[in-house]
Amino acid sequence: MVNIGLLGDISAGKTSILRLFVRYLKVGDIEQVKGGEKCVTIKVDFSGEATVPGGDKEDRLNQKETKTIHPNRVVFREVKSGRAHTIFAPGGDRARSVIRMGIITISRIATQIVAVFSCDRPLKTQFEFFRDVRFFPDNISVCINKVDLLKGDLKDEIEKLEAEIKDFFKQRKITIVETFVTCAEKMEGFEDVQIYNDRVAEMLLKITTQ
Ligand SMILES: Nc1nc2c(ncn2[C@@H]2O[C@H](COP(=O)(O)OP(=O)(O)OP(=O)(O)O)[C@@H](O)[C@H]2O)c(=O)[nH]1
Ligand SMILES: [Mg+2]
Repeated sequence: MVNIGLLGDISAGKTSILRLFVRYLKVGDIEQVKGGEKCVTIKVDFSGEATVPGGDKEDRLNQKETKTIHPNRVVFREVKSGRAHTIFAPGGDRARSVIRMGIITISRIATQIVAVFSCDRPLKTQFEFFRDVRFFPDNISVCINKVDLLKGDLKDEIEKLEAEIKDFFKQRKITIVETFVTCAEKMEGFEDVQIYNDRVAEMLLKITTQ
């Protein structure tokens, strides 16, 4: 049994990642991805998701429709081995104490942590989120999400982001085991959307089953 925690600053895409994974589980696409295998969903809980009222047009982060108050949770089972795993995605708005509690709880019970970053915002502000998390394993995975929003040469830009993230965690004596580059939404007009959608499923499966 692996407990995975998806942690990251507000709107990095943690809930979207989990929702997309559930879709892969439901329609059986999970068997088609790299390293895929048959899995069944046991429990899906997105009840901690709240509608964002109105949304301040001046603030890009608040234009989204929902935010996570209580951690989202998905339990699934690998059919072949019979092993069950849980993925938790707490909210990122740590200024709210109830959300902050979710982050603290999940960071303590998770055996595997995925640090989720968004490509569309400076890393510096996103690092602030992780400075606040006190309980952290020595080895983590990193997810660079919203790759569809990256401008310029993809390979170059990813390398730069990876180096910066590695450096940040190194200062905290945390090693990055693997970095995954993902797109958690079905973005029309993004040529490689399928590849990077699949990465979401591949990432979570690899971390739980390896
Ligand atoms: N373009 C693009 N948008 C994305 C991607 N993933 C998520 N989003 C959008 O980003 C916004 C925030 O996504 P969420 O999944 O709610 O982010 P979150 O990290 O769960 O947010 P909190 O729980 O409130 O911290 C939503 O409008 C998503 O549709 C992606 O890969 N590409
Ligand atoms: Mg969320």
